[in-house]
Amino acid sequence: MTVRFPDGFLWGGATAANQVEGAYDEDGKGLSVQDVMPRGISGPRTDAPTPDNLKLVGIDHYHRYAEDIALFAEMGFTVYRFSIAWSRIFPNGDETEPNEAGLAFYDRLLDELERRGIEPLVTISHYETPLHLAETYDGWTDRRMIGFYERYARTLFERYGSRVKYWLTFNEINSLVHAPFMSGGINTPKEQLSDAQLYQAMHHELVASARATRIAREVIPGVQIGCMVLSMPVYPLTPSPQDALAVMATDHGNLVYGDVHTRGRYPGYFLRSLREKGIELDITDADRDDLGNTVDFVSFSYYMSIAETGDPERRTAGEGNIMGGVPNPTLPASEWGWQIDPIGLRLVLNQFWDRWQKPLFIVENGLGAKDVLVEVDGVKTVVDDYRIAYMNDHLVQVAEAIADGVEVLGYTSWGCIDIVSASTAQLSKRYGFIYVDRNDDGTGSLERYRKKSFGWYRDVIASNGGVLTV
Ligand code: BGP
Repeated sequence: MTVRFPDGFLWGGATAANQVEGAYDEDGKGLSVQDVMPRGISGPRTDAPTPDNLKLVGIDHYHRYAEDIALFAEMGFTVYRFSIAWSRIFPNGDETEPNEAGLAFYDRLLDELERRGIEPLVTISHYETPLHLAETYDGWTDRRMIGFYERYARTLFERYGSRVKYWLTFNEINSLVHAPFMSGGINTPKEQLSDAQLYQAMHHELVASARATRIAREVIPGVQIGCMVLSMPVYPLTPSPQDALAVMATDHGNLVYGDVHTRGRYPGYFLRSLREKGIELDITDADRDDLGNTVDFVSFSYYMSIAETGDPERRTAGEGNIMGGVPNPTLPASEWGWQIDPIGLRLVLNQFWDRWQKPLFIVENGLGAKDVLVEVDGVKTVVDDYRIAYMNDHLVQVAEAIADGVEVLGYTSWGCIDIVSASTAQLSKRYGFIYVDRNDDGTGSLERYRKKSFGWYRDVIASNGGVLTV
């Protein structure tokens, strides 16, 4: 196969505010849930920010964004996905007036992108709910969150709408039920939450997402607004029908979010599961109307696939991106146990396209690995051939899917510059083309160095995928 990407295919990288910016209390920023999560998803939360929380400084992108964007431009990025920290704009989340200093920061960042000819792709909410909303309202379990989010989204659309065309409403919206504090600002510990509370929170986010979609269309002519889901293809552990059914059930748990975003209503299988659990959600007529505002495109993260089985005896728990799953004995895994499966990306692209018939955007993909900084010809770098192999193989599968007829808008690799990990809060789990000198103990100069993959990705972009090896 000759690798071919369409003209105008958007190439770039992605980050999230809480994982890069640092400056956690500067210019009027309020605290977010991340500021009290020093150990990532699984660790306990703290009462207040603690110095061991690497996100408080991040990679100091708040002060070094111009230098970082210059490096992205050197690689030829045509798109950069970043998120806006809600608590910079509304420090507590429930104010009526935004914080001007917070808004001004993203003006400066957008100026820099504009200067470099890089298209912004903005995530409105990426795992950084203002802490006050978590502590006062229990996050998205409370219907009032819809109004706070609406005000926040409208503020962003009005301020940046003339220069931001691509928007995403919630990062990995389907992670809410798996990581309620990080993803939904829900303060009540997960073990104490009922299914009814979690599904109600999910409903509130879906309504908020649809309302933001409506408002974006009112405020920004030509806007392209999408949802964002965590994708994880599921394989049956054996060919037994019971395993295939288990696959369907797990798939449904994830697909319901995209189904609602693209069809504007809840699918039958979801309503059945509510009925069988005896859950009656509070869904108003106005909510139903709101849900009718469906998205322009579907974006997603892809790191790995999982297996499933209907046999409780064979059900083992594997490592993975937020939701885990049964390990697949046919696949290798990363140093963090995430199973590597390039073909899964082609499968998921086809599945989403066949199901939703909406353009797709791969907004996260990459390999978290332990990199070693070395000196080659007197220049500090990382010889990350493993990362190049991972990305090459995944991009080849994107090209396969495009050849299958799937409409793909672009690709932003995750953590294009090293950042703090969402799941483990480590810096040693590196994804970038750019090495950042900062260690898990907080030491390091924060200097940036180009890895070997930096030049490789530059060539991939310059050739529109032509240099990929099949
Ligand atoms: C996704 C999140 C990101 C990100 C990525 C990699 O779930 O949207 O925020 O961090 O996964 O995960 P990790 O940082 O845990 O390796």
